[in-house]
Amino acid sequence: MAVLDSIKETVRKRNPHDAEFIQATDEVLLSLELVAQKHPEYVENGIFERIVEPERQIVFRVPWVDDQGKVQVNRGFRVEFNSAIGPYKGGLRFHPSVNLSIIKFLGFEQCFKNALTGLPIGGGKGGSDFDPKGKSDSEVMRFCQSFMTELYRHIGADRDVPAGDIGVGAREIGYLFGQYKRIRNEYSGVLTGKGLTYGGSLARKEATGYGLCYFTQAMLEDHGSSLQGKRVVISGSGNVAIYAAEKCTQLGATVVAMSDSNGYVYDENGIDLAKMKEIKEIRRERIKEYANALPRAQYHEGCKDIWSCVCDIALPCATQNELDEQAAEVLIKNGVMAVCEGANMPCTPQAITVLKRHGILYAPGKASNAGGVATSALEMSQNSQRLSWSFDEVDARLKNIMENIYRTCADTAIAYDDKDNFMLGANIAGFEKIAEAMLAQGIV
Ligand code: NDP
Ligand code: 2IT
Repeated sequence: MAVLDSIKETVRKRNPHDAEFIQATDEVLLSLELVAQKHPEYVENGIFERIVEPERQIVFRVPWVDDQGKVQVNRGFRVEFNSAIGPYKGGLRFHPSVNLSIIKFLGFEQCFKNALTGLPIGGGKGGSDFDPKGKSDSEVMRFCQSFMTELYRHIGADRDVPAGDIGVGAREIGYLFGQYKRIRNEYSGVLTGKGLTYGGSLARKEATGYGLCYFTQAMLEDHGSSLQGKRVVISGSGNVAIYAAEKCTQLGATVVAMSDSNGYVYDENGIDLAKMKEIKEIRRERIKEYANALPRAQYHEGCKDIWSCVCDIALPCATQNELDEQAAEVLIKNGVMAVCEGANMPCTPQAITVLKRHGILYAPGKASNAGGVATSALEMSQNSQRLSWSFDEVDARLKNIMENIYRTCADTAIAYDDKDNFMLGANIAGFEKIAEAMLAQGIV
């Protein structure tokens, strides 16, 4: 019996309804089997038992009043997962699908991702089942104010520092920050992804997408290739997808398709990013409007079929489990060479197995999308210094961090005799850093 099987069992018993959390912990624990054999001190000190149990889970009521004067109630979450290497750090997700399982899986992944950045940040995640879609700005503001009226007591610049994720962008962060400042009477770096006029970092908005491309480029170059001249398919059209598309294009690739939850657009000669930003960032409209505005583009209803577009590189940048086994098989049939995750856990375990079996380069999100949180940590540094660095300085640091993460994953995979298994490399390298810190700090 594998050493960590009993821990998988405990996770199942404690979290019987939490499919996403079980999926995320199963993957990591499988990768850590060899580590457990090599390091009996981790087993003796209960590191594995402790790392799958959040340090603290907060669930709260968020009441607010809509534009019709009707009382609405949502549920708020913050899971403070692990603080061994720094204050809890991770985004807030506002989406109707949010529940404790989703927040726990995201918080768990965040711990390893944050460790891989090499910066002093622990792992956490939060959010709500509130749906910002179709709400007025004042409804979003009232919701954010109510959410922060509970959350403020749990967070702080040296305690827990939230940021954005799905459904939480600059607008929401602004309202959350304003309410925190008002309640605490304190101007601090308690949130990242802030606007540039009140403590935000240049290049944070671009960081996850750009970082994904820096990682992808490092991986391709290590295998005698590059993004130059490649056809790329990117799912999603939110923060991560848009800036991944921008950097891919700058690096000489052609982004031929993007999506939202309703459907996808195909634009053979390359997505017009100015148009996409106008529709998605400014007008907050559906991606269908892109094809209405540009007759050369085709719109297809249903987002899943985006993976049937022929491409060299696939970048899933929307949500968890959006790329399944069937999609992986279609991508392979069409000649894909690499799948790099911008979203968290977008490939199902079966899809990953298929990709590995066919020797496709696969970059796991906890490594390849770490550029966002890494730049959040750079925002925290700037806030502490009360200084702002230039775009080029932040971007250069981001590129360096992503190249280091790639090298760490690749080298760790080689050290464990499984070259190019970047998932194994990411899980082990992230874990070892946290485990050493936990060991040093005793049973806490
Ligand atoms: P946004 O809210 O900006 O965009 C999300 C995009 O994904 C939208 O196009 C949305 O479509 C689509 N999407 C969301 N949920 C679903 C769903 N259930 N099915 C199909 N499409 C969906 O979020 P981000 O770009 O910030 O986040 C995207 C992914 O990247 C998430 O997995 C997030 O956890 C991850 N991530 C984000 C980071 C960041 O810095 N923002 C950092 C690292 C990872 P629609 O508008 O129709 O809902
Ligand atoms: O999943 C993620 O890494 C994020 N949503 C970004 C978190 C952050 O704190 O910047």
